[in-house]
Amino acid sequence: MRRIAFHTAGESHGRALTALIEGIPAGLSLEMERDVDPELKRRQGGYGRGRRMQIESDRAELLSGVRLGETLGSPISMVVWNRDWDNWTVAMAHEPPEPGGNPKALRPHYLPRPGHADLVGAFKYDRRDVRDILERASARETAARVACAAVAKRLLAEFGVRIGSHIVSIGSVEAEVDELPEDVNSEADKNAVRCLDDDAATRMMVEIDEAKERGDTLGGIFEVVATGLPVGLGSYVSWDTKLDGRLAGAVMSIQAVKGVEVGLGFTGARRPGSNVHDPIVRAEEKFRAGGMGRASNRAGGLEGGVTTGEPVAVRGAMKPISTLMKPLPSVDLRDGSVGDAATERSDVCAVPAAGVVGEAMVALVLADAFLEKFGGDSIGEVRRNFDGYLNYLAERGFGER
Ligand code: EPS
Repeated sequence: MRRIAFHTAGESHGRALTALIEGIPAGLSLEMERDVDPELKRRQGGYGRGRRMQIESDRAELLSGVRLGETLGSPISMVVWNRDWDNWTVAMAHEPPEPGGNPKALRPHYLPRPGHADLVGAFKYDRRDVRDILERASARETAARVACAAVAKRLLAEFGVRIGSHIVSIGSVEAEVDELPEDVNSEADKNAVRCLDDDAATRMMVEIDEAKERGDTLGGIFEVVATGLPVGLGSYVSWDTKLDGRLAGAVMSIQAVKGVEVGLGFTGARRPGSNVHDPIVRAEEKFRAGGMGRASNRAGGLEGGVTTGEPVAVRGAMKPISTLMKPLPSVDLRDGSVGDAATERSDVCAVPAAGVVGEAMVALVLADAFLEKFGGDSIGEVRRNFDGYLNYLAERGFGER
């Protein structure tokens, strides 16, 4: 990232998660209850979540970077308290354990779960107790990403850019969606799997119930869609300026995501070019795209790593969660004996939440690319730069502002 930097800290059952975002211009209206907490709540939901989500009720507490409801241009830091911490003060204490205490109270794990960071992390960081790994590898961390991204979303919304997501598949159930609604989130958030096809949503929930009964878990695919972007964010000039690459890296960084597609993605590789590329047409109303439109959007809003002005569409494929209640074989790190992998309370399916996290990562990358092109120290300055560009597009293109 060039214009925005963000960091998260915190363990899943530690005291809190902290989130810090830098690079947001001054003068952006920002309120935790209005802008950040609803996003945290959306991430917590979804059919297939475990009991942990009944304990937590995530809210962001602002620590810095905002005064009287507006950003100052300084780093914005927030804390999301873990309510579950009260149950983990011994196992997750910062102080060394009391001599002679019950070692079980420290809730150690020695049988790494296949698919989790447990084993690789234990070797890499030279830890014997896998809890030292899993606490940070946990997807609980994404709450802090979503808090940072809510700020990025607020910035983008100021300029008419909106980001939503919906669930394309869970397990073997695929949604059939012909046309996306104008406001993807308000439709997708209507059911507990965030799926735009009601019939598929019901079948997804049945499949989640069946997986739970078997002690198994399920993955799936989410799609993030960003609308209102002007033509020209990102660049083809160097490998690391390409916006598709930046988006793919960001979405792939989400826990358990194993594949990313832009637009048609892998499907496009199996079709002839005439059935992949989007014909260019005149579209006066698309003034953010210079009055040019596309007859289809199979490119997912990006050509040459640059936004076309059509919606940006990115899909993420999430593997099934690696904590299985009917565990796979593993090896005890203490003595090399064979056993079942550790089990602990977890989710059966977190794909609906992953869609919200996908929105977050896309928002952070797009806000970064937006400020790269229109950046300024204040919202007013960004607006002047943005308006100047739209005027330029109107003058040289075929659209009407
Ligand atoms: C997670 C395991 C579960 C999930 C957790 C991610 O938590 P616990 O071990 O406390 O039951 O609920 O997700 C969250 C807490 C969250 O906020 O998303 C894991 O191992 O990754």
